[in-house]
Amino acid sequence: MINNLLNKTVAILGLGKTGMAVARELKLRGVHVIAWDDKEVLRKEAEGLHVTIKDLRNVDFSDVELLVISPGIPHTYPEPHPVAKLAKENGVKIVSDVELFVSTYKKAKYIGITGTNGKSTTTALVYHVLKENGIPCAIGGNFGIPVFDLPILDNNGYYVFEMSSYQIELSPSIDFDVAVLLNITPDHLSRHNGMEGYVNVKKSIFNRKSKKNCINVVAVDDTYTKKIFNELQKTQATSLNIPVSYSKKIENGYFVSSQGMLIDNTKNAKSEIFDLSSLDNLCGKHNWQNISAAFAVAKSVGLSNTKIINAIKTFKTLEHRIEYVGTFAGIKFIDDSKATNAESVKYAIDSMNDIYWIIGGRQKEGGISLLEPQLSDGNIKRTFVIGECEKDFYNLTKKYMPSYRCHKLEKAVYKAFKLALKDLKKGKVKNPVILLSPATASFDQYKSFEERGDHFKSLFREIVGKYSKKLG
Ligand code: UMA
Ligand code: ADP
Repeated sequence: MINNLLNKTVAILGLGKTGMAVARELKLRGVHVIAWDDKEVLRKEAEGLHVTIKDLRNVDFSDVELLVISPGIPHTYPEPHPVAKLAKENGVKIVSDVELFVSTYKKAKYIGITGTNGKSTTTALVYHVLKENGIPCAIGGNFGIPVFDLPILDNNGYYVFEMSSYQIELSPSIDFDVAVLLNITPDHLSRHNGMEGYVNVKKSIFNRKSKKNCINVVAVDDTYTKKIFNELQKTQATSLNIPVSYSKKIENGYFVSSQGMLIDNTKNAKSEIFDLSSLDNLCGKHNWQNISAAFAVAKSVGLSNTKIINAIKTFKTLEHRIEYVGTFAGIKFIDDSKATNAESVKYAIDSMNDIYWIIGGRQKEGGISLLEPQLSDGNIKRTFVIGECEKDFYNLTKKYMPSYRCHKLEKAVYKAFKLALKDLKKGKVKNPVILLSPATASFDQYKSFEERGDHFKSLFREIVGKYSKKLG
């Protein structure tokens, strides 16, 4: 597509990671770029690329060929950004960087992975398995690497893209060779005008404009994904639709037994593959879902069971996702800062005992009400609440266990440590775990979930430094 844009004008809204990478590429390709970001520092950086900086709210869009909009900027709900409105009024197409990339580089194959939770882990796992087996590949998208920063692959290569709902919505023409849907629970609802809108966007990762005989992998563990899979069986009969599940036996797909055995139940196969409960780099049942989906993708690419499993064994846990930080004075510290919604926290709590749980930040729709079974099952010993939603979460959690309003992470970590130590000495708990699994966005106190997780890890190191003489 970029080839058709020579000497034409493309507008870029948002000059974060996405917009800046698009600007760089378009300038190299002789496209006239006008761009805007509300942040002055980013506008200055783009000027260094010889991009024309203009407030796009005041631009005549009749001269603009295309608007590339960053995924974080709303173009429909809750309110379209004024620039998106202007583009639409002038009949200018609005696209994502991913759409522009895929329509430009057509030789390689594309694997798109979405779901409410587990996207990054599954994307990284698929990439790792392909790479370890010598297949040329590149990883990007919502994973944190904008696609225009990736190398150009040939027709033997695979791009593995983590696709957020924002990116899917802005990429209506992408035909993924392999599309994966992991799960759907409420998230980003205001951006998609409610649950129905959110589900429809996730489902549209399977839409194809021209390619036929594609591969669709769906984890059929929740009612939304199950329904979508059943629809695909009817609407995409020529594609290979592969169901996977970590919660139940399924026919013609891959599933995980209650003990953790990955089973190939596809036609003509029917065999036990590997005991996933033995993997300490991907622990917890939620990871069984991610592994079974990644396994189905790797099989569809033509790899053998042994090659896939050997690669899975060498996968390194991603940072901030139930990441083991260390153990001090008999207390384990786990960083699950990426658990930004209640659903993802559920899995962390279900996979541990004796939890000293740090929660809070900027609350999402639904709060933590779906965690009531976890709150009452006794795994959580005490709760330490921080951030904007402190009052709400405190009022809910205190009904089930001792809960403390800590406001800041530092206070929460120290308090949790002291109380875990006390409980351990008194024999009230055996294997205490201080778990940061906040069920919220981080933006009230941090720039990102990464910064919040890094702070947690630095507090662990601080505690080790301060207390090692006394306790070590
Ligand atoms: N901006 C304006 N005016 C506005 C609103 C925003 O100028 O009214 C500017 C901001 O100042 C900012 C830019 O627009 O500079 C926003 O861009 P962006 O939020 O899309 O951020 P990028 O840096 O381009 O990062 C995006 C993804 N961010 C979002 O979707 C919010 C990154 O996903 C992704 O890794 C990156 O592209 C590369 O593809 C992050 C994310 O939080 C991890 N994703 C959400 C999630 O996982 O839940 C969807
Ligand atoms: P995403 O990129 O979709 O946000 P991640 O792989 O980064 O997913 O994981 C985010 C959070 O969700 C982490 O707390 C992680 O432990 C949890 N998680 C990972 N996989 C799943 C899954 N399949 N279902 C539910 N929660 C998951």
